[in-house]
Amino acid sequence: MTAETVSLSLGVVGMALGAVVWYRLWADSDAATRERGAFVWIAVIPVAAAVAYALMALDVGFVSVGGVTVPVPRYVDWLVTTPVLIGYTAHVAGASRRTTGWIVAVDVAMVVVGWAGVVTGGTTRLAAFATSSLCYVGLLYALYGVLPDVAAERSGSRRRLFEVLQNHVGLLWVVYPVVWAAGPLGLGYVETIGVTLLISFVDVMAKTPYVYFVSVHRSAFTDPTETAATESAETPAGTPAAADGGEATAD
Ligand code: RET
Repeated sequence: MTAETVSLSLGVVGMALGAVVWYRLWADSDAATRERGAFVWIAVIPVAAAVAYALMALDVGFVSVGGVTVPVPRYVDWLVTTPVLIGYTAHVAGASRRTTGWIVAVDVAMVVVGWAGVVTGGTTRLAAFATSSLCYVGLLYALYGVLPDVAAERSGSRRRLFEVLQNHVGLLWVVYPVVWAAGPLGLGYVETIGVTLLISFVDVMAKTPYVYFVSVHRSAFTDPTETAATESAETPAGTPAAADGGEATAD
């Protein structure tokens, strides 16, 4: 077994652990709470990543771009899971559908344009990297410039969960463009094997603890003071109240 296969297999194990943590969150949550519907989304994070890592560990989905081997499942994983990570963070803050929508769109653009940087070269790749990085800066603006104002209207426990997720996403994600730029697609300081080891580790760190944080803070969703906050102008996306335009009611 190569170091690459070992790290990809550990990726599967780390994501499977995330799925177990998610199941505990799901099983322990009150079936009556409307948050259960949003919890289902969180399952996508470890499950999609576990599938992507299993494929990569089995050597499936690699393409060669100008002599550099790139795993397609990694980008598909990011395309599927990063909108959930950022979208759910916005949901915890209590963002409206509109706000959540543009944040998720910026995230999707970051990954798609990043992929365009992979399959091109030269100045086009450089422009794609710059544009994708700009999208990342847009996400930082959303996390630190927009969502805190929305979250200020939530209950204390809900706001604390938002702050945990905000910093987890904001601080950890900066590693990706740095590794990408240092790797064979960028400056070439780090070889493909190094990129695989680093990204596998950061991917697990970005996902499994995220699910864990939601799980340990789940009482934030049943906080009695939350009901009052929910009735404020910014109704959280994905709740029945947002869907039918009605007032939020106590659980
Ligand atoms: C790319 C391309 C170059 C510019 C930027 C990138 C950012 C990637 C990010 C990925 C995050 C992935 C996560 C995965 C799973 O948990 C695409 C490398 C800015 C931020 C969080």
